[in-house]
Amino acid sequence: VLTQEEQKKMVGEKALEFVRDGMAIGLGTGSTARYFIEGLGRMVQEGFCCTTIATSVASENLAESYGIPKTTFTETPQLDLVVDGADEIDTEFTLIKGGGGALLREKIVASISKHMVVIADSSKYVPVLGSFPLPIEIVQYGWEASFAAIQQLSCIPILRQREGKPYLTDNGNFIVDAKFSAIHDPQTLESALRHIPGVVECGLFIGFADTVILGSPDGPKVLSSNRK
Ligand code: A5P
Repeated sequence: VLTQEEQKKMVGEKALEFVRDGMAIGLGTGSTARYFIEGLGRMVQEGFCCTTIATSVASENLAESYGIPKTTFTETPQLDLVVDGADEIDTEFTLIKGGGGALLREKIVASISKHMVVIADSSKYVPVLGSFPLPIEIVQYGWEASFAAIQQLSCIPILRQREGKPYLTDNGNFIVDAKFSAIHDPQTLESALRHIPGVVECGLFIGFADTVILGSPDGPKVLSSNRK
């Protein structure tokens, strides 16, 4: 039986099968995406060609340490592929992301990627979203007002803290983690959140994931969406 960590490593490495020479690739964030970036780094060191855009400062630094080439949104308006983790995945491939705080950059990168591969251990695959508190990025200015409006949506919000201070995203914003009893209608919730002044983005990813590589006790399983 594989541990959670072994599953993360296996799905991260399995995702390397989706890369092709010359691709422009989005690099996800988190402990699972790390295995993909490390694997890609080893390929680059052996002569594999690609360009990348990272979804966080942490992933960018990791990629840089392997000498993985970077590109920019100006140079590369569309990416061939993004490989990223998730906190929850439902049967429709709707995701909750942002446990690592990188949801805004992750959604921007996913939005310009032709193909999104999500990599996760088996614990992330759920029948209904919402056991994991939904991360919501809000601006610092008047955060109390945004927080109060989020609270009106029948959830228990918490302002994310790190070392006794509000957690700051790579974009200098705050994160609210909102616990819902269950998220049965992600689309409606996402649009309600988007209408709150000060909300920059939420961690619901609807219609982005094309492929999910899920860990299982006997190795990675590749699931494809029938949407595209
Ligand atoms: C980062 O903000 C998140 O969206 C990650 O993709 C998510 O938290 C998964 O991280 P792990 O692979 O560490 O569980």
